[in-house]
Order: sequence, then C-alpha cells, then structure tokens
Amino acid sequence: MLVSSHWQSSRHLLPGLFLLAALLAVALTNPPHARAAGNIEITDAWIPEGPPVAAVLAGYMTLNNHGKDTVRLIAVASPDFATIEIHQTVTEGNMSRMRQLDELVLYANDDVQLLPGGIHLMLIKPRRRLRSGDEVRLTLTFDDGTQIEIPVAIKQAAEDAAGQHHHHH
Ligand SMILES: [Cu+2]
Repeated sequence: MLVSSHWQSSRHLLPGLFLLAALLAVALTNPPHARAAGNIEITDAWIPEGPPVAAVLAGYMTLNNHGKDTVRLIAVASPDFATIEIHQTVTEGNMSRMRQLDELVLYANDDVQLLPGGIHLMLIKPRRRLRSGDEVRLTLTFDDGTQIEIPVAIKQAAEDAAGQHHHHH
C-alpha cells in the first residue's frame, strides 16, 4: 500500500526519487568494507583464522581520522571475546614480544594501520570457535565519545590483501 501510493500519486513520486537518490549516494560513498562515525572511518578490518584451540586471535584494520582534532581509541569490546587489548609487536634483534598500549592515538587527518608484525588488536579468549567465513562484531570507543560498531570477517591468513604471510601470534 505504501509502495503503490508512491507510484500512483505524482505528489509523492518526487520525494520518493529524492530518497532513492540519497540512498544511492550513501551506498556509493560507503563501500560495505568501510564503517564511519563522526570523523573516524575504519577500513580493511580482518581477523586471521587461528588454530582450533587458539586462546587469542589478532585483529587488523586501518583507522582514519578525517577530523581536525586528535582522537584516541580507548577501548574495544565484542560479545565474542572475553577481553580485547591494543598491542604493539616490538622486535629487538631476532626476539619479538608484544606490549599493551593504553590507547591508540589518531592524529588529525591521519591514519593508523594495524598490520601483522605491528600494532594489532589482541582478541583474548574467543567465546566460540571462529572459522574463516565467520564474522564478529567489534565496538570501538574513542575518547571524544564516538563509538563505532564494525563487522569483521575471519579469513585465512593467505587471504590478507596486503600479502603478509606471517605474523607473530
Ligand atoms: Cu598481541
């Protein structure tokens, strides 16, 4: 009934077309792999599949700050993990270890890439077995109050678009 009234009444046709154009514009400027809220945009988020009994998984993504102010990522949460920490892999000689970061600083008009061997999200104690093709939802909280919920796909390590074939977990 709503649909037919739109198409039978010329009075309602024009707003309908504007709505359609607006939806198309949103679809074109927001590709499905990108999530944005306020000035923060997240792209290329993925989680390499781990062994069946993995106690931790790593999460990678690019965070882009399109705003004029520095913003800090201060917390990450997901119903699929007990805890999520921000880690940085530090290599000294041929030893690599991870240290926890309290926050991730995103400077104005800058981006930070979370990549294998560098900064990553440490996804601790998965609450279910996560296989390639599965999806989890992460909620990122920033110090300006922005919260972004993003779907993140589990992928085999070889599917990494950047072509990185090894990591340190
Ligand atoms: Cu780590």
